[in-house]
Amino acid sequence: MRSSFVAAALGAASLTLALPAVATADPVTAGEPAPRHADALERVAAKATGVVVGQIAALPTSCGSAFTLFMSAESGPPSFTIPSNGVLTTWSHLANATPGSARLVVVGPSAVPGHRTVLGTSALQPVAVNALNSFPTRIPVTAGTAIALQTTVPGMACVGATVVGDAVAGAAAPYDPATNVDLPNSVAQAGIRINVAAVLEPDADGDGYGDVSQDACPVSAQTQAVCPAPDTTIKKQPPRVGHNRFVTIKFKSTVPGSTFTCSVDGKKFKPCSSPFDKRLGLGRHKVKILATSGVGIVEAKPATVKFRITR
Ligand SMILES: [Ca+2]
Repeated sequence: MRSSFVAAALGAASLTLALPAVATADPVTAGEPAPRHADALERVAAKATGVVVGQIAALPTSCGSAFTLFMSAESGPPSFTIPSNGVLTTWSHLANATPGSARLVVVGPSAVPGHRTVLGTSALQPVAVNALNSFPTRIPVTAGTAIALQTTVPGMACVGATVVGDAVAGAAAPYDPATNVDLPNSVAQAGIRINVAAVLEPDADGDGYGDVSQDACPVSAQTQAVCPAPDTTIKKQPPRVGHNRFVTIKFKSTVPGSTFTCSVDGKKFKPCSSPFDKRLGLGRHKVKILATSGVGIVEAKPATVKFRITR
């Protein structure tokens, strides 16, 4: 197995393709800026951005077999190791002239020396030949795991960039990462990198959706739709100065399905609902009402009702 892979890589120079200019640009970092979310979200969520893991080959190299390959050694950046917990949301591969399919694979350590354990896989994607291929995906990942690549047809561009000190390892077909989590290192090649990159996005709410492009509500795991912060509006309140010690306040949240807590005269916020009825003593009073949306987004600033009860 080792010899077939080495032979393929050694013979690669003559198979290296003259690719269009666009293919030489880093396809992921040169892309459109990450989409931003609605204004309401800006107030409640830290600005999230994606990072690129791995490296597309500027000059892809044909491989002699259909392989699933991972990096067994890395001498420098960019790394194929995932730097932080999150979700892989896009992956890219620069295809050569050989038609076939490719798959992004996520691998972690194995109890077997040299092997890797397959932790996640994208869908198997047919590639457009002689082109940069980028595919959406959604693979939750943890820091310290790494991206790997499966190609399904001999002659596809499983590797590319040559870097002294790097090495790839893996297995040839019929090994299939979709059905076998034990990825062996029956093939190996030094001085080269696998031809794959992926975008890692944070996942602050741990819902398995990338917070930049897949999750419009990264502060709540209960939804991926836009989650505006609620705002309480007062519908009815006591007169500024009045005699009635039985007080009624009616209020509403801008976000349907919200719950409320109320604080009377600086005391602790307690669950409440509209109408809020209370008997109060003479003097000045202040009631604060705070809404929490159905997905757990708390109003930024409570609504406040001030009034005075006199004899
Ligand atoms: Ca998320």
